[in-house]
Amino acid sequence: MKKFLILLVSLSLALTLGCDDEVEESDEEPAEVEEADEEEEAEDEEAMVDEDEEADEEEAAATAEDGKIHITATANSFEPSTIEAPAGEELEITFLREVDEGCMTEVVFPELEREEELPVGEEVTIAVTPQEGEAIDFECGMGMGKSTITGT
Ligand SMILES: [Cu+2]
Repeated sequence: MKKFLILLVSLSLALTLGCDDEVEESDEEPAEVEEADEEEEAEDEEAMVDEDEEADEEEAAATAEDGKIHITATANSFEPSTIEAPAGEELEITFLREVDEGCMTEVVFPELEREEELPVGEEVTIAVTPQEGEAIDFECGMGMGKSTITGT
Protein backbone atom coordinates (compact mmCIF):
# COMPACT_ATOMS: atom_id res chain seq x y z
CA MET A 1 0.00 0.00 0.00
CA LYS A 2 2.81 2.37 0.87
CA LYS A 3 4.52 1.63 -2.44
CA PHE A 4 1.30 2.32 -4.22
CA LEU A 5 1.01 5.74 -2.51
CA ILE A 6 4.58 6.64 -3.42
CA LEU A 7 3.86 5.59 -6.98
CA LEU A 8 0.70 7.67 -6.99
CA VAL A 9 2.48 10.73 -5.57
CA SER A 10 5.36 10.50 -7.99
CA LEU A 11 2.91 9.96 -10.85
CA SER A 12 0.89 13.04 -9.97
CA LEU A 13 4.13 14.98 -9.47
CA ALA A 14 5.27 13.92 -12.91
CA LEU A 15 1.91 14.92 -14.36
CA THR A 16 2.07 18.30 -12.65
CA LEU A 17 5.57 18.91 -13.95
CA GLY A 18 4.45 17.75 -17.36
CA CYS A 19 1.58 20.20 -17.29
CA ASP A 20 3.93 23.01 -16.30
CA ASP A 21 6.10 22.26 -19.28
CA GLU A 22 3.12 22.36 -21.56
CA VAL A 23 1.95 25.67 -20.15
CA GLU A 24 5.39 27.20 -20.67
CA GLU A 25 5.51 25.94 -24.24
CA SER A 26 2.10 27.33 -25.09
CA ASP A 27 3.21 30.65 -23.61
CA GLU A 28 6.10 30.80 -26.03
CA GLU A 29 4.17 29.90 -29.16
CA PRO A 30 2.02 33.03 -29.41
CA ALA A 31 5.17 35.14 -29.01
CA GLU A 32 6.69 33.48 -32.09
CA VAL A 33 3.50 34.05 -34.07
CA GLU A 34 3.54 37.73 -33.11
CA GLU A 35 7.13 38.07 -34.33
CA ALA A 36 6.19 36.53 -37.66
CA ASP A 37 3.30 38.98 -37.99
CA GLU A 38 5.59 41.92 -37.29
CA GLU A 39 7.98 40.77 -40.02
CA GLU A 40 5.13 40.47 -42.50
CA GLU A 41 3.87 43.92 -41.58
CA ALA A 42 7.35 45.36 -42.06
CA GLU A 43 7.53 43.77 -45.53
CA ASP A 44 4.12 45.17 -46.40
CA GLU A 45 5.22 48.65 -45.37
CA GLU A 46 8.34 48.36 -47.53
CA ALA A 47 6.20 47.32 -50.49
CA MET A 48 3.96 50.33 -49.93
CA VAL A 49 6.94 52.69 -49.84
CA ASP A 50 8.19 51.24 -53.13
CA GLU A 51 4.81 51.84 -54.76
CA ASP A 52 4.78 55.43 -53.52
CA GLU A 53 8.22 56.06 -55.00
CA GLU A 54 7.13 54.66 -58.35
CA ALA A 55 4.06 56.89 -58.32
CA ASP A 56 6.25 59.94 -57.68
CA GLU A 57 8.50 59.04 -60.61
CA GLU A 58 5.51 58.80 -62.92
CA GLU A 59 4.18 62.20 -61.84
CA ALA A 60 7.44 64.06 -62.48
CA ALA A 61 7.75 65.28 -66.06
CA ALA A 62 10.86 64.17 -67.93
CA THR A 63 12.67 66.95 -69.74
CA ALA A 64 13.90 66.36 -73.26
CA GLU A 65 17.55 67.34 -73.69
CA ASP A 66 19.41 68.16 -76.94
CA GLY A 67 16.17 67.68 -78.86
CA LYS A 68 16.04 63.97 -78.09
CA ILE A 69 14.24 61.69 -75.70
CA HIS A 70 14.11 57.93 -75.28
CA ILE A 71 10.85 56.27 -74.33
CA THR A 72 10.47 52.67 -73.25
CA ALA A 73 7.29 50.77 -74.07
CA THR A 74 6.60 48.33 -71.24
CA ALA A 75 3.81 45.74 -71.18
CA ASN A 76 1.15 48.42 -70.57
CA SER A 77 2.70 51.88 -70.51
CA PHE A 78 5.20 54.31 -71.97
CA GLU A 79 7.96 55.51 -69.66
CA PRO A 80 8.39 58.35 -69.13
CA SER A 81 4.77 59.22 -69.86
CA THR A 82 4.98 62.98 -69.22
CA ILE A 83 7.57 64.91 -71.20
CA GLU A 84 8.45 68.57 -71.41
CA ALA A 85 10.35 69.82 -74.44
CA PRO A 86 11.47 73.26 -75.66
CA ALA A 87 8.65 74.85 -77.67
CA GLY A 88 9.19 75.40 -81.39
CA GLU A 89 12.14 73.00 -81.57
CA GLU A 90 12.13 69.63 -83.26
CA LEU A 91 12.09 66.75 -80.81
CA GLU A 92 13.25 63.29 -81.82
CA ILE A 93 11.37 60.68 -79.81
CA THR A 94 12.95 57.26 -79.90
CA PHE A 95 10.68 54.44 -78.80
CA LEU A 96 11.95 51.05 -77.73
CA ARG A 97 9.55 48.26 -76.87
CA GLU A 98 11.42 45.95 -74.53
CA VAL A 99 8.95 43.14 -73.80
CA ASP A 100 6.97 40.88 -76.10
CA GLU A 101 3.87 41.04 -73.93
CA GLY A 102 1.00 43.46 -73.39
CA CYS A 103 -0.48 45.59 -76.14
CA MET A 104 2.06 48.34 -76.84
CA THR A 105 2.57 46.97 -80.33
CA GLU A 106 2.28 50.41 -81.88
CA VAL A 107 2.35 54.07 -80.87
CA VAL A 108 -0.42 56.41 -82.00
CA PHE A 109 -0.30 60.23 -82.04
CA PRO A 110 -4.02 61.10 -82.36
CA GLU A 111 -3.56 64.86 -82.94
CA LEU A 112 -0.85 64.28 -85.53
CA GLU A 113 -2.74 61.38 -87.14
CA ARG A 114 0.46 59.34 -87.05
CA GLU A 115 1.05 55.79 -85.95
CA GLU A 116 4.07 53.52 -86.04
CA GLU A 117 4.54 49.84 -85.33
CA LEU A 118 6.80 49.08 -82.35
CA PRO A 119 8.58 45.79 -83.04
CA VAL A 120 10.19 44.32 -79.91
CA GLY A 121 13.82 45.39 -79.49
CA GLU A 122 13.77 47.79 -82.47
CA GLU A 123 14.18 51.54 -82.02
CA VAL A 124 11.56 53.64 -83.78
CA THR A 125 12.12 57.40 -84.01
CA ILE A 126 9.37 59.94 -84.58
CA ALA A 127 10.05 63.69 -84.82
CA VAL A 128 7.54 66.23 -83.53
CA THR A 129 7.71 70.00 -82.92
CA PRO A 130 5.61 70.96 -79.91
CA GLN A 131 4.50 74.59 -79.77
CA GLU A 132 4.39 76.75 -76.64
CA GLY A 133 1.76 75.31 -74.28
CA GLU A 134 0.75 72.66 -76.83
CA ALA A 135 0.19 69.11 -75.61
CA ILE A 136 0.91 66.27 -78.01
CA ASP A 137 -0.50 62.96 -76.85
CA PHE A 138 0.53 59.45 -77.72
CA GLU A 139 -0.85 56.06 -76.70
CA CYS A 140 -1.14 52.46 -77.82
CA GLY A 141 -3.48 51.45 -80.65
CA MET A 142 -6.26 50.80 -78.10
CA GLY A 143 -5.83 54.15 -76.38
CA MET A 144 -3.92 52.80 -73.38
CA GLY A 145 -0.71 54.15 -71.89
CA LYS A 146 -1.77 57.75 -72.47
CA SER A 147 1.27 59.98 -72.50
CA THR A 148 1.85 63.68 -73.21
CA ILE A 149 4.59 65.88 -74.61
CA THR A 150 4.23 69.54 -73.63
CA GLY A 151 6.02 72.43 -75.29
CA THR A 152 7.55 74.82 -72.74
CU1 LIG B 1 -3.39 48.78 -75.47
